[in-house]
Amino acid sequence: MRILQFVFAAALTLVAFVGAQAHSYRVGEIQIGHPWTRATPPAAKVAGAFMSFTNEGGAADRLVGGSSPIAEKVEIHTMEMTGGVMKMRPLADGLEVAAGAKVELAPGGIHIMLIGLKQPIAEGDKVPLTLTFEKGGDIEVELAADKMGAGGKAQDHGSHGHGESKKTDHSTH
Ligand SMILES: [Cu+2]
Repeated sequence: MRILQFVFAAALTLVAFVGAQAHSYRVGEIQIGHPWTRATPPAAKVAGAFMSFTNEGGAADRLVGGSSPIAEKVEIHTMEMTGGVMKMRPLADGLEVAAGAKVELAPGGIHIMLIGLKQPIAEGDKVPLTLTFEKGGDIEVELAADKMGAGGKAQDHGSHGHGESKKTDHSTH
C-alpha cells in the first residue's frame, strides 16, 4: 500500500512538473515563462498579465506591444513611486530584455495591461494574448487565470480604477 501511495504521489508530481514545463513559449531568443492573469470582478475593465522573459541570445530584444481578443488594447506598464504613491505608467518604448537577462513581470511591478475588457476573466480561463517583439516578432501565449487577487501586493492595481480593493487580512488566525 505504501508503495502504491508513493507511486501515485510520484505520478502526480510528474504530471505537475510536465504541466508547468509545458506552459512556456519561445519567440526568437526570448523564452516566455508561465504567463498568467487573475480572475476579475464582473464589471472590471482592466486586467494585468504577468510572466517572465529570458533572453537566451546575444542581443537585446524588446517587447513593443500586444493584443488580445478579449481586450480593446494591450499596454506595457511599469510601476513608479510618485510623491509617495505607487502609480502605473505605460512604457512608450516598450520593454527591453537585454542579452542574457531575465525580466519578471509581476503584480506590483512591470506588467502587461489588458484594457477595455470585453468579458470578465474567470479562474481557470485560458486567455489568449499575442505579444510582439521587435526582433522575434509575434507569439500567441495563453494566460492561465488564477483566482481573484492572487499574488497581489498592497500597491497592486488598486489605482487602476476598477473600484475593487480586496485586501488580504493577515491578522485572522
Ligand atoms: Cu497597469
